[in-house]
Amino acid sequence: MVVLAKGELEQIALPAVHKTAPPLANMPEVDLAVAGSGSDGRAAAGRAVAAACEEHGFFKVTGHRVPAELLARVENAAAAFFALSQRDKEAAMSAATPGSPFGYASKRIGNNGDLGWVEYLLLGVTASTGGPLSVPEGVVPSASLCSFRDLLNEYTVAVRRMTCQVLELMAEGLRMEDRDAFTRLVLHKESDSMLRVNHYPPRPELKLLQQQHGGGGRVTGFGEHTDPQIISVLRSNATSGLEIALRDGAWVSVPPDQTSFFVNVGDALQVLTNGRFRSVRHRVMVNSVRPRVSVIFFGGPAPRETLAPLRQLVGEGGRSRYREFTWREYKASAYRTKLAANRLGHFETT
Ligand code: GA4
Repeated sequence: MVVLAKGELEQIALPAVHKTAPPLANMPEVDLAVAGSGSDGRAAAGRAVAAACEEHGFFKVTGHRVPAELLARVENAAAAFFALSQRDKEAAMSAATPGSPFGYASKRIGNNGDLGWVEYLLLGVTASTGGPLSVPEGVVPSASLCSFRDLLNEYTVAVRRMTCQVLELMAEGLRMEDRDAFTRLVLHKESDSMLRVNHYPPRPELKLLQQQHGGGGRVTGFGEHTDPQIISVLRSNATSGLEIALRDGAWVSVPPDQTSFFVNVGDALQVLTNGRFRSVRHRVMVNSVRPRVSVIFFGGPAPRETLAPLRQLVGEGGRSRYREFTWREYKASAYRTKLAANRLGHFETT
């Protein structure tokens, strides 16, 4: 259970001006089964992926072949973890390296005072191709949690494999000569990838809060932000809450679909594509009746990797919109910012 200190709810509650967001019309979608069914299907899927990344920086993935049974096991194990006592969950946290973001936490997001109605597990995963992943050992104190860790490893292997299919389609959709340019970054043995398991407990009193706020009061689970990495691949249970910002700044809600994945373009991919793909601003709102559980794989480059717009995407005589920087540099800068900040501004060329 998440317990709030006095005054914290006011910070998490959105001001009354935030109306309920309408659902995203015409959900961009790619069916990986079609993409895998021959060169025409593949080319069409590549084009659809690129169009979605340009317009929204966001799309749904179906036909992914990650077994439904694995998704269900992860969801149940996550629910069981978050049902543990606060002490047990915090014990899982204490094993994480002090000062690192990894482990269990509740309400506090990042290091700069952001709060959300959420508790979560944040785990680093290494990227040895196809092999076992290392969700940090100490993070799981008991035998039952060890099996949770093994399960998250199994999930990460499957989702990373699917992520690479999506990254290849992106490269195809961009007509890149080097189709592996993005996958190579995520499969690098030092790739800085992460897994996040979020639990947004319901707030039954939200209804009352809504009345008090004149119908518009809502509670933020995870405040608006863009993801720093190359790609984020999210799967949630059937509870709503995810919202994305469209190009014109309007917020729309994403109808949940527990059988599918949702892909976000991250800041690093916006840079690599010289701004052609859009790092999508998104947030999660709390449901009044049902808990939301989501699991997100963040595919990131190795700390030493140099990022800059790919030459082919800048074009002959074209202007590079971002200066070159290392992923280590970007992350250090990102962790000094508030969640809602425009983190790429600092790296734009003038
Ligand atoms: C957003 C995406 C991932 O969840 C995350 C987040 C990280 C954190 O929760 O510690 C950050 C946030 C995320 C963006 C800016 C910084 C870092 C909190 C924050 C204020 C794990 C990530 O990599 O960046």
